[in-house]
Amino acid sequence: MKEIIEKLRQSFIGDLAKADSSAQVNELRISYLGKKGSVTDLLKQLKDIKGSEKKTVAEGINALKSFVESEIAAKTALIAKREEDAAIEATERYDVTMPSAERLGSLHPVTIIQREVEEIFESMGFTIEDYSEIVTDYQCFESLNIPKHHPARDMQDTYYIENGQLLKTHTSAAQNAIMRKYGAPLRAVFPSRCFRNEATDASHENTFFQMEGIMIDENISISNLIYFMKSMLSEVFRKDINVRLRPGFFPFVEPGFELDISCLICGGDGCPTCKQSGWLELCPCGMIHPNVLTAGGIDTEKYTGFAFGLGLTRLVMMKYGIKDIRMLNSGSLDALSQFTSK
Ligand code: FA5
Repeated sequence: MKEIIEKLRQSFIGDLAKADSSAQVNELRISYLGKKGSVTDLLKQLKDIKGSEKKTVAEGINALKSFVESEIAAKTALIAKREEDAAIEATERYDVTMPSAERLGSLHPVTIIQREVEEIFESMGFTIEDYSEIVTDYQCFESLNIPKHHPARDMQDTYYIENGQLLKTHTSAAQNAIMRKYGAPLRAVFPSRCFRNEATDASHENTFFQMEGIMIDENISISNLIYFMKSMLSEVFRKDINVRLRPGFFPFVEPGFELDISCLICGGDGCPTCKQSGWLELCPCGMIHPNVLTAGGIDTEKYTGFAFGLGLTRLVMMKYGIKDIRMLNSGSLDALSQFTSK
């Protein structure tokens, strides 16, 4: 019996060496370990062996069975790995470190202009602040002198979250937190994405960018406001553009102004972008209302300040001659890549 066991072992080793796929290994498993397999067959013959020899033979057959089982498991794993590697090899492979033969990615036009404007304000001593896009009702409205049910809220409907927070409608929503963080004197700009529930057209999007600016110090007046607005616009456009300042109502400034620029798409003649008016609202501004300063923890006996809300996305349209604001959120690489030489 000992010789039979050894012979079966050798024949298994030979058969296993020839098996080259998981299907062949499985066939081998059945032919050795299955119900009618050769090892199972040997085990069945045990009952015919009598006396002390039975124990030795049983040990020999069980050792063979364990050997066959472990060799089949090892070969199955080996073949599975080889088959997986071959499948990966056969499919498309990417080398993420390889330089692209296609065109490279580039910055979005809004990012390019945002960085340019940030640099201009930095050179004038302003810091750049970042603030959350999700804010509380207090930050977006109440702290800005817009109590509940104030009609000014109608112009800034937005998307509300179940917990009462909302997607900010304007960058002014960060004013209170920034005043509280730094106190006075203070010079800061804070760009951000803003959201409004509104019908879109050539110059209105539901998601757009603004850049807020505030300057608070002793003796800040409208002259300072006008000086900074003029400096910013001449730096951004680097050419003479027609600007007009007219009274504007915002509960968080007093007095408040609308700063419009002559539409650079039509040269002021009137087009769909400027709604045929020849002017585009770009950067409302004004002297910060004392209630807003007080809410921000600023001493109104000592300090005054101005604030502005630059329509960054509209500025990008004017800089690049983009007729329809919706193109900027379109995700169309063909359209956007025209403006992204940097
Ligand atoms: C405001 O949002 C005020 N927070 C601005 C402000 C700040 C006034 C500080 C005074 C002091 P307004 O809703 O007008 O105001 O928006 C400001 C600018 O953002 C607009 O002039 C325009 O350039 C841009 N803007 C507003 N709504 C949209 C929109 N739906 N799509 C694109 N740009 C918009």
